[in-house]
Amino acid sequence: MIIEKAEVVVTSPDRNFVTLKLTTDEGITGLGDATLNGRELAVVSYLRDHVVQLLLGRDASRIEDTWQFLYRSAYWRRGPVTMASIAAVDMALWDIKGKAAGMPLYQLLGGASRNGLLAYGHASGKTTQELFDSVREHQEAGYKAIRIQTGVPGLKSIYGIASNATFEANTGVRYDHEPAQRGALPNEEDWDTRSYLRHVPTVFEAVRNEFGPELPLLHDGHHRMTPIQAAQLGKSLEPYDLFWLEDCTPAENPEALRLVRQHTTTPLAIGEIFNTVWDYQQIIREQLIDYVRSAVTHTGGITHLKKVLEYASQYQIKSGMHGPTDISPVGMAAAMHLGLAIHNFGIQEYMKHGAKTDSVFRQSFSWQDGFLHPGDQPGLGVELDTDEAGKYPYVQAYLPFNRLADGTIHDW
Ligand code: GCO
Ligand code: MG
Repeated sequence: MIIEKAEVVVTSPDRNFVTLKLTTDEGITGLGDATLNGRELAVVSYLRDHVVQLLLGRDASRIEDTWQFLYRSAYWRRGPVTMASIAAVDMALWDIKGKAAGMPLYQLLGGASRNGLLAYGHASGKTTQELFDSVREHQEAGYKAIRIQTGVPGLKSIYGIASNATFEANTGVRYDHEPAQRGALPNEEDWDTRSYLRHVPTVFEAVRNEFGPELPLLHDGHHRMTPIQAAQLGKSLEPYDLFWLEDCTPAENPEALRLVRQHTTTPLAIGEIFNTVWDYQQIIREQLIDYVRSAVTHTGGITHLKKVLEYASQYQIKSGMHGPTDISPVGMAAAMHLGLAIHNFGIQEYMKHGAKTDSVFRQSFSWQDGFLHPGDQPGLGVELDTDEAGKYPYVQAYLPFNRLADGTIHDW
């Protein structure tokens, strides 16, 4: 099996996606997701200008060898652009291997360890009432675990709230999460940690009173707190029994989590902006986290994320793979196959893509009673309709950024 063609497809049905499509001399195709929200074209260039020519003529069956070749021969290692590019090649090669074997990918990874993947969705609201409506909508849609984000009194717009007024005005659709805004410049949001720390526990108390003790609840701090603030939040949320508190401190400083851990038993999740097993080495070894948040797309593909999760399994740390809308249906399929096969699966983040996205990417996963299953098509089970993809050219879009009341830039 020789790689004969490697194409990079950029399409923007509801949002931007970057997909690598490999074709072998036998005509088998494989897809890989290389979407890096807000910096998509950097990955396109990495693949088109530097990787495609290295792939042509290579043996498509040599997945580990190709991974090591791309990682080590670049000399400049790690980082989101490099690791998303390698991830796309890796996913596409696993897709090809599955198709060549006539098996869904999870079979090649050891077979199913469970019947389906528990998934969580994003409920949000500017007010508690709006939040309750959103939680109910998610329960009606089948979700058995729900992430809770709300507005904070005094702040205009904050991460994770479906107050995406432009999106709602343009489409008439309530969208619980699409932080990237189409346009030439990023949106500015505002932030105040003290107001946030005061407000969040009152929201969780209200949600527990309304929805009872059983419903697994999650929350994302999006890297905004100092270690001691994160410790305070974890402690104040203990009575509400969170499934996890995510990204409570900035991802660059793993040692911050030591201090958080000393003060709270609220479970911790981190890693959506990590790229390699080396980002996790210390926090896994010191058991500073409970869930690994990396997506297959941003962590060097199935080959590399599997190694991270195997290492985590030695410490009873589980998967909680990143699955916002900026992970394409190809990246989501890779996550589902991996999650079905590993022993230490925890939960999968899952948000529905828009109708246009579904018309570009033909998928075969199922969603039933709060559980996902990747389906039994050979390989990843996703096909790219290149004619449909061609209808939606790239549109510049940026993630927002934060300023404090005095104008200082803060973590978004
Ligand atoms: C999550 C993440 C996302 C990111 C987004 C950036 O928990 O799903 O925090 O909301 O902000 O993926 O592109
Ligand atoms: Mg997050």
